[in-house]
Amino acid sequence: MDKKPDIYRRELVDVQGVPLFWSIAEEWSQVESFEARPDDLLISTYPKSGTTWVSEILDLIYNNGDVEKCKRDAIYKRVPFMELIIPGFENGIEDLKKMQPPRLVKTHLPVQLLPSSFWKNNCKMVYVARNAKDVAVSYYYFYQMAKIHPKAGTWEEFLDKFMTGKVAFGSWYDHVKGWWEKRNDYRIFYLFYEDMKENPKHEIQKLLQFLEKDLSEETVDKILYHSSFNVMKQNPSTNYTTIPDFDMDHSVSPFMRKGEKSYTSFYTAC
Ligand code: PPS
Repeated sequence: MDKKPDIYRRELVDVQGVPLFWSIAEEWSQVESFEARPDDLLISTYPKSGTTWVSEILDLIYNNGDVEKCKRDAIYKRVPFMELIIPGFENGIEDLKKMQPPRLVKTHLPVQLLPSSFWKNNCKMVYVARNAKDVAVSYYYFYQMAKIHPKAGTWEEFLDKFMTGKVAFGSWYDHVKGWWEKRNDYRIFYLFYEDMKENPKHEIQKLLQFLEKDLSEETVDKILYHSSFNVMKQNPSTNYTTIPDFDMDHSVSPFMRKGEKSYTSFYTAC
């Protein structure tokens, strides 16, 4: 199916002061009124912070390490991106309505824009933070390959937009801080990409504890292997290569780009 060219590279539109894709802003009432279920697990991140990685780990946990089951569909179908609405083409909310519980739900919304049903239902939430420098670099490449974004411009221009919060989903600083401040009032498990790189097994075990789930050491090792960067890079159900080129052009930059960290700890980057 051919997409209309005018859905791409359009300027962002502010929703309550946060720049979002024009199509999310247009359909904001659908997002705001999204009905979360008490057994939903929300995966919340600023873009390029390890969403896909933790989503794959959680789907593997939910399926007791059954790798074949986790290849049943692409990651963006197994873990729908709630607020991503592109009229006529994508609708995370509609995808979620069709899903059997328990659902894994992806969002990039800053804490103040999260639909209130998540708070009312006291849903469990996993937040992943990654240091600003690596996020900015990853986001710059992603802006160029994923055409729903406005033009990235030069690195200097993009970095200026990133630092002033004029990129999709707003300021990285406000995002990580906003979710951090909420973590003790709700069931939020706050994770760091850098800790996952340092000791992924330990972070998977902490996730299991948060989910009150027990898996054998053998299953945890299997999850560890199948969620490693090199394995996910080769897996069509996690590497986004099933998205058509006119949406995401992997010849510009692959989605699974480097998967590295330039700091030993997130804290040193702040
Ligand atoms: S998105 O589009 O916002 O949902 O992107 P997101 O998944 O949050 O972030 C993409 C970056 O995460 C890296 N990635 C991984 N790193 C380590 N291990 C694994 N398994 C893994 N999976 C994805 C991916 O490569 C992007 O980072 P960069 O630095 O661009 O490589």
